[in-house]
Amino acid sequence: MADILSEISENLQIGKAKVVVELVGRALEEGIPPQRILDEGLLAGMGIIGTKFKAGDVFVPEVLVAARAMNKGAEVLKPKLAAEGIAAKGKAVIGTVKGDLHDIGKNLVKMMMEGRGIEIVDLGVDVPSDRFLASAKENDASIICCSALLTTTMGELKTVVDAVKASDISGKVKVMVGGAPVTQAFCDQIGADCYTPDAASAAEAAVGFI
Ligand code: B12
Repeated sequence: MADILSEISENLQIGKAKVVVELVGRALEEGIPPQRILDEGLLAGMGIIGTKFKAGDVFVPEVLVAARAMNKGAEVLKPKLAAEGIAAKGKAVIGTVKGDLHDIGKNLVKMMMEGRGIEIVDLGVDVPSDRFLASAKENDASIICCSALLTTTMGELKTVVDAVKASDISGKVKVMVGGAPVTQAFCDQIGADCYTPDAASAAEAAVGFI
């Protein structure tokens, strides 16, 4: 079992998206729990790439192909990751904040929330605060989820929170924030409604709000 998970991690690191998709499918057939495939296969590989990127051993192009393989592999897991329990009814708008192009975490949060029955409007990456606001209004969403992966874009989370507070949907929409550099302390500081460190707990919290 460990073999196929490390094979997934290794192929993800060299950006072999097709092989990753096949291996994830095979791992599921072998009965490996989807959460384990995500954590010990896909995210383990992405973690190694992150360390190498920081050390300057790999560069943006390599990280990009690895990220593509990660997203493709996660797509295969999507139907299986749906948590048991009663499906919540409700809508959330999700996106990565302005200036930020990281979408893996955002996609995982989206996937987990969809698995809990929440309808998601995905605005993609590099989303300015006014688009979050306009989309939440247009879609009558009860949650706005913002992801930020850079210390330089974390401030955008506050811009979204402030924009919501100053708008006519203040009090009607919850703002959830997350991403690797975000913390509970930062969430409290900017006055966001909720922070969670991972996608599963984000979905759990969203169900609570709805
Ligand atoms: C992949 C990656 C990239 C890819 C992104 C591809 C893609 N499609 O996403 C590319 C190559 C484009 C990239 C570019 C850059 N990157 Co980059 N990247 C990464 C890397 C290696 C992995 C990030 C990732 O996907 N992690 C896995 C996911 C699953 O984790 P996550 O996003 O944190 O999400 C989880 C939780 O945080 C949470 N969550 C996430 N979002 C939300 C939202 C809500 C509402 C909630 C509740 C929860 C939640 O749930 C998720 C699942 O559990 C990190 C290293 C790292 N260790 O994080 C660097 C990293 C984030 N990048 C970094 C940098 C510097 C850059 C660049 C500036 C590099 C450059 N010189 O060009 C550019 C910036 C581009 C831009 N404008 O955005 C730095 C940031 C440093 C800092 N202090 O800000 C990091 C930390 C690497 C490093 N150590 O130097 N990067």
